[in-house]
Amino acid sequence: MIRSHFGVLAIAAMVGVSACGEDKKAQAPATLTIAIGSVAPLTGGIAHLGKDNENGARLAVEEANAAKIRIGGKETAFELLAEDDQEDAKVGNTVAQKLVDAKVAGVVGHLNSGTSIPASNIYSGANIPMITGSATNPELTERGLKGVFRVVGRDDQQGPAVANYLVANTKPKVVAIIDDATAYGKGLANEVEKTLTAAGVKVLAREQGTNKTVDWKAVLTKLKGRAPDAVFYGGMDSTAGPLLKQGKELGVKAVFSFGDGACTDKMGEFAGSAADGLLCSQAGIPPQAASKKFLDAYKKRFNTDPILYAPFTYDAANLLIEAMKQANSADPARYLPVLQKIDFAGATGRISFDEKGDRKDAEMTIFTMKGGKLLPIAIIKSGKTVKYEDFVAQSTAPAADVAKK
Ligand code: ABU
Repeated sequence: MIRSHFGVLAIAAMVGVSACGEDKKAQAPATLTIAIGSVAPLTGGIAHLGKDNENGARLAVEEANAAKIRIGGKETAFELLAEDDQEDAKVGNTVAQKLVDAKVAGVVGHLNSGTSIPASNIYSGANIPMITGSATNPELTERGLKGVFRVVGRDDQQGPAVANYLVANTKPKVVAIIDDATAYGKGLANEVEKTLTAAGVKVLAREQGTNKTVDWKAVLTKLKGRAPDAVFYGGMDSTAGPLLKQGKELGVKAVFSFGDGACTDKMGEFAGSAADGLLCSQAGIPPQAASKKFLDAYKKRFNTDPILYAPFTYDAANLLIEAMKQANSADPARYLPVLQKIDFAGATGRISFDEKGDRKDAEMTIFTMKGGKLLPIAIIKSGKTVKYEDFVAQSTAPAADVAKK
């Protein structure tokens, strides 16, 4: 827990009591403290992605505090309560309940689908809105739970997007698919398999590891004997990096292809120039295409660039804050109806939600890797694929000012 006394602060916030005490209340306006939760893995193999998610939400909260927003006639102090779910559903449920008990007004998170899906039952049951900036498994928003939102696309968009791009551009006859047995990795791999099969591509019997597997040599040796033209892996970058590195070391000649959890520069760090030619997808615009205002502020605050979904968790936190502002209340009963209907100009473009809580018209980006760096090559939006450079040239999205340079 980041603040051991946050429960007290949050409870104070909900009843609008300032730290000044009863006597001083008449002289000074009360401050309303509003707690917002942020949950991601902050330890373990994908802690770098968890910190990236947390940073995005933290920046939004700090900017809101600097703007001295007033809600319900009171100056407002937002407080970010950052929790570590360790990429584990059980821990995720525990920290979700902790945030509910602390009376947070809303939650940005969780990072993983495997933690977001079970935790969403807890938040929704407590009438606390949650917005994930990274969990892509469709099930999150398919169960009719009130107050559950996501600002990235879904894996039933991402799977077809990356698989169709792979088919159109590398024309594989045989593809091997591996997953990490998580809600995200397995779910995305299933979507890719469906799309490849429908396109007439032969898919080999599924191979599986876990979200901790770093030794893939037995799986890769087996696959090498079957000479697939491409290998798709559904999993995060901490396990995909070793898979790619070992695949290249063992002389697997296939094109490697990953989803968003492994579409990071970590691939270059793991595999060096052997990572070149990787084809991967992210379930939104690339981080470098976020607004210049966001990118500059992020760099200034954290002395680094966003890795993957920080622009989306920044938008998620700002959506909660904006809905509270418009409703003039941090009470979910009052601001949730505003959030459901919001039309918001975020760092990642315009955001509004469909009736399930999914982002309308979410983009998908396809990347390749060159010289150890990811390069966006195409954007898929509303079923249309455009070259990334054309997307940037035509875009009225906030990012165009950066990417055109
Ligand atoms: N979308 C990639 C990583 C997060 C998840 O959905 O599990």
